[in-house]
Amino acid sequence: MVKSLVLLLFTLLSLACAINNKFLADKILSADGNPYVVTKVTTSTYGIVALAQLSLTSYQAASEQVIQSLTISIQFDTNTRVRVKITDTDNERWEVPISIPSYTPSGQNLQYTISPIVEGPLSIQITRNLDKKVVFNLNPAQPFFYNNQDIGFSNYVGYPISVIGLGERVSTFVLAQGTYTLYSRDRGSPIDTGSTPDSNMYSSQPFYLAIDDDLAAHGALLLNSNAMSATVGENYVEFRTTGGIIDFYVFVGPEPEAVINQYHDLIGYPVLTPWWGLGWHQCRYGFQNISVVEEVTNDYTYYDIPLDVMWIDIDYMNEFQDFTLNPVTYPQANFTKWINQLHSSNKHFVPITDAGIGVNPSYQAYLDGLKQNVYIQSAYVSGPTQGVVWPGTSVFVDFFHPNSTNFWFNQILKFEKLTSFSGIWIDMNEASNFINGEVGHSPSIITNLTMPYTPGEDVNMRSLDVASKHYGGLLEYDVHSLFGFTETIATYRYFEVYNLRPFIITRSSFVGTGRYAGKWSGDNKSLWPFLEYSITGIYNFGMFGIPFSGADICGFQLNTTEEMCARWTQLGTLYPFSRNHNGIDSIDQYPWSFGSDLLETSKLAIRNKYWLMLYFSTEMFKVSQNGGIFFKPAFFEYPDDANLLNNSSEHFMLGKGLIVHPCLWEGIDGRVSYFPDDIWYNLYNGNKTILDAQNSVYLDMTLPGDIPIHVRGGHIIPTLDTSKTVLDVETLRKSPITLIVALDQNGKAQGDVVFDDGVSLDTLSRGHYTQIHYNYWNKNATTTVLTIQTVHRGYKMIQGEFPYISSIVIYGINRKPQSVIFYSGGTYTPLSASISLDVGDSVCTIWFSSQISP
Ligand code: MIG
Repeated sequence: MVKSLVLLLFTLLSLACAINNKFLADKILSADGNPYVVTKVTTSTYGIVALAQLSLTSYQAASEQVIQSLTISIQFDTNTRVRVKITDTDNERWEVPISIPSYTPSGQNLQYTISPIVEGPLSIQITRNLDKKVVFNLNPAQPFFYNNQDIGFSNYVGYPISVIGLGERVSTFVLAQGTYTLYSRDRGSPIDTGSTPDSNMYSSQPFYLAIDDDLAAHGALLLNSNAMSATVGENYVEFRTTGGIIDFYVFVGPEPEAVINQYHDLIGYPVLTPWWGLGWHQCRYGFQNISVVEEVTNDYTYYDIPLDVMWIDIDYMNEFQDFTLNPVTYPQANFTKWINQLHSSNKHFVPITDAGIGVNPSYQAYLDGLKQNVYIQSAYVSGPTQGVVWPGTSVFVDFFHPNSTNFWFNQILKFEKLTSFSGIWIDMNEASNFINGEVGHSPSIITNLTMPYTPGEDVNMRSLDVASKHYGGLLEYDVHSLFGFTETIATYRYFEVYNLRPFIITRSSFVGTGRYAGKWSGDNKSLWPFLEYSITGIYNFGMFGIPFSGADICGFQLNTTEEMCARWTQLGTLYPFSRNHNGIDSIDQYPWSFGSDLLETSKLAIRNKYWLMLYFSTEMFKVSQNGGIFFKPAFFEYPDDANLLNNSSEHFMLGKGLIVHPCLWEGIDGRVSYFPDDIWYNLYNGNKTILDAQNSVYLDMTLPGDIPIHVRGGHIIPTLDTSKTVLDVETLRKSPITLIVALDQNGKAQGDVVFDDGVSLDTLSRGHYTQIHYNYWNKNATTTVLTIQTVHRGYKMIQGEFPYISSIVIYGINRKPQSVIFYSGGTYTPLSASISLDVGDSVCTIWFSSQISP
């Protein structure tokens, strides 16, 4: 009797929840808060373990769905990171199988304090020592419940916070208060019928950064792969998940970038990107045949626009089957002719691969997978779960199956023989399904369980039936949002075997994806707001540890305009991943598709990226080496300037040295633009930026033209020579280097450059790179020195590579050097150099006739 009564309550209340966007427990437990009572506590240097029991007096739920006994383990992971893990004491539950990089648990110098856990109502409070602010608070008065398919808790810090993260969605950078769903879903950008701007998209990234009114920051990750929601309140973040466990990591900050570094220490640093991947990419959905692809490739040469990578979408496939070429539109002979030409001009090819494998008795890949038994299995019949995607009825590789890596490897290997690709684009891996659930069966919730809470839409919406079975007894219900992640790892294994840096671009991602791949933001639209969303998207994925990311430049769905495409190309060439991609129904948007304005702006913008290639590659290298964020809001560099947190997409930084003011608006040819308090020079001509009392200045943004980029005083930016025609990164590696030295108020500047072979995976682990530190400083009143110091020597340049420093351009100097002397190994050699000083601009250029090696 009691049992059924309680279940009835659940149903009614969860309905109420869905309507009010409120916690179920708010209703049941408002008077009682947390129904668990601590019965035992064990403390050690490295953490605390507590047992808690459901107190039946406060919670009259005798349902077997309610977990009776909890084990709470608080681990002092590092001195800035603490882990709160809450599990069922009596039964194993689903836990995300992610390998955390090893660390030594810290019992010392903890920058946080845990208030004593005592027997009685469950309460955990962690404060940051520095300012005594609460960073984690399981307050007994706040809702807490731990049911089989419905777990909820609130990190109630109790003071106002701005919350950032909780992906994937298209949104502003600071999230508005409200409830957000986290569940992998194939959903195009907002403005689709039935979706709101905050609807969950391809990835699940349950990490957030919280910034308080004093601009102090902390962060947190709920490591859980189930469909969940996160409610951002004024002074709390509540999570409600449909399974798994509470595995909550807290990062104490106190600066935003410190939080991000602490987070990356947990999830691992991103994989290196191949050099060519940092170049310019061209794609389109709707290359009807190989001749069109060839024409577009040739047009790049014709118009003298740098290009490194051509992509082909599902158009190349035979009946939309992965790893096949359409014999009519992409005949092998013509394809081979094209790819050979492409390779002979130093360019690369990246094809798409879809997640669904077509069910077709004459399709080899499908048959191989059947034989090796690698598909996700149906809950209803014996055999694979069938969904519907591009090839029609389709099955899906279960990447938890031990045979799956081998199966996938062999398919990719055969495909490489066929197409000589350099990288792989993995699409539709949410995994997407054109129907809800399984062919021939209405979607159901897993046998024996009723799902009391649904975050967002039905979990079966455009998904495989969540009752489907994976290897080892796993359920789609628990692992759905890991499909893209596990597929990414399997794809990575292919590159790993050849010691190649993977070039993998995935649509769906999870915590840790950056260790294997980059990501693009999926189907955006050719509408002006999407320029801004692309920036907040890249900020987010940088925080999530996937720095190699970008959005479809000029927009995917709908038709772009010349002006929008020009603005987007200016901006997009500064994304780490710069690809122009277009939808099948949209008009052409190549750099030459409109008038001369777009063509000219595109040439300038793409050449800019190649000009800055060493800066991009060096800074991205450092992120792979130490974690951190490259493409970031200026606020992260100037965390005391609250003005930068508002409108954070109007000014972004590339590393520490460059700030960009993109034009995100139509019909504008200049704008008053805000700068952080510092010394800034126009990157292109060295003009010092004179800011007004509001730290603003009018920036010209006339088209055709360059995007405003400014270099920060104190930084040295390595640049390459882009005057050659037919430019690609391979050719660029032969370029001499010009150092832009931007002086700070003391006349000093520093910078780095990293050289490596640009392709090997083991560059970092084997130390096969050379890192050089540049330091420009004043020795005395008459002598200024540029020290070129090799801090790590592990890469031997091949003949002609980055041969010498041909010139140094100094910004912010007003005295002309009389002579230049080269000092090395105890000897001084006067250098023949031509030196010019533009007094008005305070720019000095020194050209060397003799060659100075970098
Ligand atoms: O159902 O392959 O996001 O970039 O062009 C659409 C066709 C499938 C979605 C990807 C998009 C790609 C398109 N794909």
